[in-house]
Amino acid sequence: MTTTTDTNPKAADSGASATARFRSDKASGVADTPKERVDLLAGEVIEAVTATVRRHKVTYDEYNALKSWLISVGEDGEWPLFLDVWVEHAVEEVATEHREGNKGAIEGPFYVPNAPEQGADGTIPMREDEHGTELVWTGQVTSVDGSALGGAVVELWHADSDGYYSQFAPGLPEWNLRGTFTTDDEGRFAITTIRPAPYQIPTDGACGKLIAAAGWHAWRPAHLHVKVSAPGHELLTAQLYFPGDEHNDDDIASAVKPELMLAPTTTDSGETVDYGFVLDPTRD
Ligand code: MBD
Ligand code: FE
Repeated sequence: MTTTTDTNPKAADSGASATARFRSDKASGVADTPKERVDLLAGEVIEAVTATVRRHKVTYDEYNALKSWLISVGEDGEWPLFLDVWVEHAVEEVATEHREGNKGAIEGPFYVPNAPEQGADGTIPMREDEHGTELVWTGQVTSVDGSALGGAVVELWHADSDGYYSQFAPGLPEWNLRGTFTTDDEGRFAITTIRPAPYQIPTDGACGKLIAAAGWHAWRPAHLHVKVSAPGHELLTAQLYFPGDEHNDDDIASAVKPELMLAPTTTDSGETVDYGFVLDPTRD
């Protein structure tokens, strides 16, 4: 009998990794949030839930189904996945509504800091036989006043052509398709990678059960994740998409924006595209 672990990652694996990742990088406690805000926000969410119960006459069977499903979200480690797919887009929208520069998009559950540095012009770490069309992506990072931002940092991470992220699915090199690029004196970068595939969120865990029970689909369009930072500027977290993807209009994570489309052209070795970033200066 052969093991299927390398080719069929389980939701519990990627869910547990995403939960551990979140706890080590980002976790802050409710105790850090002012009492007035907790009172307001928790009170309003509870009110919304009980209003749904009354409006739709929710039964005990339905209430118990909810209870057991919520328990399994935690057991499968899928709270980061659930929240990032169905809630983060609204948080991102509120957090960036004042910006004049680049549109952003949600971070999602699979970012890992400190990916290997590749300079201004380099190839993202990938396997020798990495599948997928080569994508050469050039661009310039500027401030909203048009000035070039040399030394800006572009962190790029994305799924492989099977839709798997390194450090969250087993069997992939640690930093596969994760790299850090630093712009030259003119703010320019040139990145070689591969075009990722459309992505289906894990279907064998609690989030997958909800999707199946509701008759939804589990797809996100193909996307590249970036974080772009420069001194004196707000951190930009974004995703880039490709025109024509069948899930651009029904992304399960509601994170596609028309300003975030890459439109590559064909070359002898694959594809190339030019797309730069405009960062907002930090507000005082
Ligand atoms: C992803 O790759 C992703 O980007 C989001 C937002 C949710 C789940 C998986
Ligand atoms: Fe993603």
